[in-house]
Amino acid sequence: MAEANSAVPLTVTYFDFQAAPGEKLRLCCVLGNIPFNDNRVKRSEWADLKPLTPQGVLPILVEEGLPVKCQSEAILKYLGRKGGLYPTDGETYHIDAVLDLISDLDKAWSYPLYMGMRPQKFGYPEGSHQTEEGRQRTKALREQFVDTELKRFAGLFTKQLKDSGGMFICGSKPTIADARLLPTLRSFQKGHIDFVPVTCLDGFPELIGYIKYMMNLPAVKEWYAPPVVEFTKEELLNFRGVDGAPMYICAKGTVFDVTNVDFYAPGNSYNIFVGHDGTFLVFSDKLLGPFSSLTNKSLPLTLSFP
Ligand SMILES: N[C@@H](CCC(=O)N[C@@H](CS)C(=O)NCC(=O)O)C(=O)O
Repeated sequence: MAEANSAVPLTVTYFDFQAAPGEKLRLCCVLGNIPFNDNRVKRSEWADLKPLTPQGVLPILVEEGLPVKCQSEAILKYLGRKGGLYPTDGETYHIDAVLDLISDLDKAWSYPLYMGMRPQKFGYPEGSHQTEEGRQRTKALREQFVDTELKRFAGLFTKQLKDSGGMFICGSKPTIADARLLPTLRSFQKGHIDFVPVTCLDGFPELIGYIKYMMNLPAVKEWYAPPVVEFTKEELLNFRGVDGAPMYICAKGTVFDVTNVDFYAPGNSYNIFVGHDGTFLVFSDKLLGPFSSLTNKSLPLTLSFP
């Protein structure tokens, strides 16, 4: 677990991934400008922590002098009030209705999701999702979900966006409904779930536009910006593809990952620059191409020379 900053009174504790139950709370703090400790629990730490949590699940919210809070939807509203993303008095119907719609989507997705993770929940033998028959069962359920339910909900969210009267899901200002919706939509789009293609929302341009708009908000962009890692010249030498290590090359202060770029592969002439500062190559017309073409594959790593 990360060391908490004691000057920050609030700690959101969740696993080290972006699933909506925890990520919506982090995003709520980000959108509401609420300082928080982002405490990420490793799977190996969970068994010890679990009995110490109020209900044996994460996320939890820890605040100095207050009982630990659990249940992510309740915490979302609690944080939302602190961050101006959920009215303290006045109408909450529209926001609550969107939250309920997202919960309906979660319910519809639960069966296809867990069939591929914990088939024992549905009367199938434990581990059977890894057999060929189990994989086919998961595939059929998830493909059907993408073709039917996901489209139905995407249509409803599109309508909600059109009715919203603003760029956000509930108007012209961000609310907790945006903190809740963004990680939910992105989880389907990431391509990390078997049988759910990255194109699954492509038929809904307004939703794609919404995701891009949200991701481009300065605070959100900064939140998802990959961490900057600094290298010394000596450390860079460790990244030459030896013993399964990735291949990095530095140009003009940025380290690029060239692991899958043929131009730098072992046996190719520019492999000798891997693990080194190749800045001078950038100034050679002949070699400019490969670096320009790497832009999208670059890692946000900054090389610093001590
Ligand atoms: N209704 C709860 C559900 C929390 C929940 O199921 N958390 C999962 C992770 S998303 C968990 O802690 N699983 C670990 C376990 O059950 O041991 C909430 O929204 O906070």
